Amino acid sequence: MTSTSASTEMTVASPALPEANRRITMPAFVLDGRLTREQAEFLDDHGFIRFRRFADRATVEALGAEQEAIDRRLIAEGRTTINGVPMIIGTRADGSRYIQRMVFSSLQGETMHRFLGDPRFGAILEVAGPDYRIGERERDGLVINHFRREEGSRYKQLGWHTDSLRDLFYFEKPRRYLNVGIYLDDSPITKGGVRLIPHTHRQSIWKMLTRKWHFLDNRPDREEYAVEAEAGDLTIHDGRIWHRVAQATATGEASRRRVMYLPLMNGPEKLKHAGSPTPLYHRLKRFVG
Ligand SMILES: O=C(O)CCC(=O)C(=O)O
Ligand SMILES: [Fe+2]
Repeated sequence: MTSTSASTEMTVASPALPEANRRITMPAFVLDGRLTREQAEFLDDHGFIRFRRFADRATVEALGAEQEAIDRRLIAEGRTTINGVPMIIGTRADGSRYIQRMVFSSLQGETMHRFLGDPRFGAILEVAGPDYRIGERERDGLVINHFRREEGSRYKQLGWHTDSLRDLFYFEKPRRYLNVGIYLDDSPITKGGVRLIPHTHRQSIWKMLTRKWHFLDNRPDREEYAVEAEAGDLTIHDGRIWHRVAQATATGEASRRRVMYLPLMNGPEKLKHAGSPTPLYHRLKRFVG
C-alpha cells in the first residue's frame, strides 16, 4: 500500500503465508451526503473503500430477517432460478435446503426494495458515473451471497476473479464498474471474506484477464489484503480489481457471512423477466465455480 492513510496489521491465521493475512485498516469513513474528496481519492487510489454503519442495527436486522423469509419461501416453492439466473443452493445437516446465492432479491421483498430507495445511494450512483441506476431487474439484480463453511455448503469460498469479466461476457467493454456490498453479518478475518490486491484496478485489460485463472485459483497471494467489516457496513470495490472470497477458519453458524451486492447499471436498460434465458456467463461458471 502506498497511501499514508492506510496501515496494516498482522494475524497468524495462515502461518505458511503470513503476509497473506494483512488486514486493510483505513479511516472510519462515514457516508453522509456526497463522498468527501478524501473518500473519493481513497477509492480511486486503492480500488476499494469501506463506510462504517451505513445501515443501522434495526435496518440490518430487518434486511436479514427478510432474507431468511425469502429463502424459506423460494425453497418451499422449489425455485432454483429467478429470471433465468440460477441460484446456488446448499443443504443443512438435517437435509433441508437454503439459498447461498440469491438473485433479484429486492423483487422478492418489500424491505429490500424500499432500502434500495434510500437517497444516500444517490451519492454512490454519482461516483459510479453519469446516468447510473440501481438495476433491480437487470443482470442478476440484488444479489445476496451467503457463505458458510460446513458439510453441505456449496458456497464456502470463491476463487480469484475480476467482476468486470462479466461485462466482456455481455459483449460490453469493461466500464467503471463499482461493486457495492452491504454486510448483513459481521465479517472478521475468521470468516475468511474478501481478499483483494490493491491497485490492480489500474491494470491493462490483458492483465485483468490473465493475472490468474478466473475462479479456479483459491490460493493466498503475497500481495493480498483482507477486508474486514461489520454488519451494516458498506464497501465499494472497483470491478476491475483482482479479488477472491477466502474460506472461513470458523465453521458452522460462526462462519455465516451474508453480503448484499447492488446492481449498478448504465446505458440502455435490458430488463430481465420470468422467461429470460440463462446468461452465457452463468452457464460457463457452472464448470468453474
Ligand atoms: O461476498 C463477497 O463479499 C464478494 C463476492 C464476490 O466477489 C462476487 O460475488 O463477485
Ligand atoms: Fe467479485
